[in-house]
Amino acid sequence: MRVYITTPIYYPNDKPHIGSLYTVVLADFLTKLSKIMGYEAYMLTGLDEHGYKIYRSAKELGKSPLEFVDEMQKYFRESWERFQVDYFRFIRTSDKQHEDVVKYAIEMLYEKGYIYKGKYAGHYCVKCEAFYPTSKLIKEDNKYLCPIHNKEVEFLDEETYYLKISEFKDWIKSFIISNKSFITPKGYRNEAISYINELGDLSIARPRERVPWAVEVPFDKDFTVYVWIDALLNYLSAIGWPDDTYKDFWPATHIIGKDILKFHTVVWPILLKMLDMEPPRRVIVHGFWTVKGLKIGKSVKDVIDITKLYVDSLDNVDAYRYYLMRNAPIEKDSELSLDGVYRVYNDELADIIGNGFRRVTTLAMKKSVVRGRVDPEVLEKIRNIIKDLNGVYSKFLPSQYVILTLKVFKQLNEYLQEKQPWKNRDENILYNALFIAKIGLTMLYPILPETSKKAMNIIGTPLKPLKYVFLEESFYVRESPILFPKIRD
Ligand code: ME8
Repeated sequence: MRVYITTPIYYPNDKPHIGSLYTVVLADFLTKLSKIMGYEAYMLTGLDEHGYKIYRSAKELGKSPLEFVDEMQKYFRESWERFQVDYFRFIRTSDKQHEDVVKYAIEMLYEKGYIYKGKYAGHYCVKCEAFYPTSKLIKEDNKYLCPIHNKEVEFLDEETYYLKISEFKDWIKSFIISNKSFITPKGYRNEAISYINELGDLSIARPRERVPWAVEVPFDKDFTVYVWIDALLNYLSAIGWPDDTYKDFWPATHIIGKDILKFHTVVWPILLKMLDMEPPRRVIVHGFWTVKGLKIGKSVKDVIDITKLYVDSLDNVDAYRYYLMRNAPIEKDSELSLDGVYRVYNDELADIIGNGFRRVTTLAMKKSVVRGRVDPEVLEKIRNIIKDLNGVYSKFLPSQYVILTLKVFKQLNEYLQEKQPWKNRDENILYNALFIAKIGLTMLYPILPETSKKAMNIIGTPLKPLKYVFLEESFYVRESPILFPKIRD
């Protein structure tokens, strides 16, 4: 089976921060986990480069929008590379091929009679690139503030084109209700349904004179396409739609933050339906990382610039990946704490994983090769620990997955403690310890790819899907490094 996983495409009006990293890390975790579960997995990420927000940021810096996004994109690419993110395509909405797909889709919607001209008057948050009904805004000193960014919204009164999404209200409601696995975690299903009740038609065009940096509406050159419609279509243009190649990938599994739930679970499936496309397979939603309760982001002061983070603080990207997955139940918001990163680094990465690995490799490197048979008792214990793996995968429970992996390493340490291979020279004990380490290191791959690959290399076994990991093989160990030197103890 092929799995097509996407992240949202990021607004490159600032460098990536730890909130942006979170969505990418979760998507990469799912991609790598799918691979070790034996699936073919492809992950898409990229940048949402059009729209008023980018246009305005570029203008403030005295740059052209294209010059600005060309400069910004390298921060995202470099960061994702540094964090070992595995994507098959990095899409930019200013790619000509993508722009052509947007025009094609808008033309198709127009010909099908789903688009009509009208006027829009309402409050607009530039940071969200979205209109808000007055009832959803925060009123403060006679000003209206965006509920997400806490910043004053703008009042716009202009001509536009509308997409008749309200015609599909009943359809989307019954789709969400009857497809229980469409939205994960399930708590977000009710929230999605609550958006449907108040759903009106969607304004999908902007006057070109206000937003010139966007795709032109193909049937009216005085307008440009609303940035969210442009952005959502990236999930199709990246896989070649409307050419048949898209069929090798679609339907997608989207990973998103909770702030963009409505666009992905209500607007997007309706847009797809209008284009005669199947809805996404699944939308996985996560909460926010906060600092003092506020969402970390470009608009909150405490921006955690990840391009500096791993250099200034703890120079180990795997430790951040681990912390993000270990500490955050995805259905809730989590408060970021660098002390928390140090704590899991010392207590779990160094003391449990690193320690187990170091102990077993110190003994094994004294032998040119370690051969043996897996003890049925060891096998049973391991199988017992990972028996919930399929459920953890299908329900998407990253922190539970981290705990299962940690249990394998705890088992390794217990086994070493019990059998004391440094006293008892039975090679089979060492073999079994290396076998447990091999399972643990394979499971570590989606969490700590850099460490997992390095450590697998040291014990002389290549990374492979979990179903082959149980096959017996010899180990050739040449070194015994400290994977996670302790910090600030
Ligand atoms: O929304 N904690 O882009 P974006 C957790 N371009 N996640 C966070 C976060 C935080 N503090 N801050 C941001 C957009 N995110 C659109 C998407 S897709 C067709 C278009 C997450 O750069 C956020 O929830 O504002 C979202 O999932 C992602 O970062 C991109 O946010």
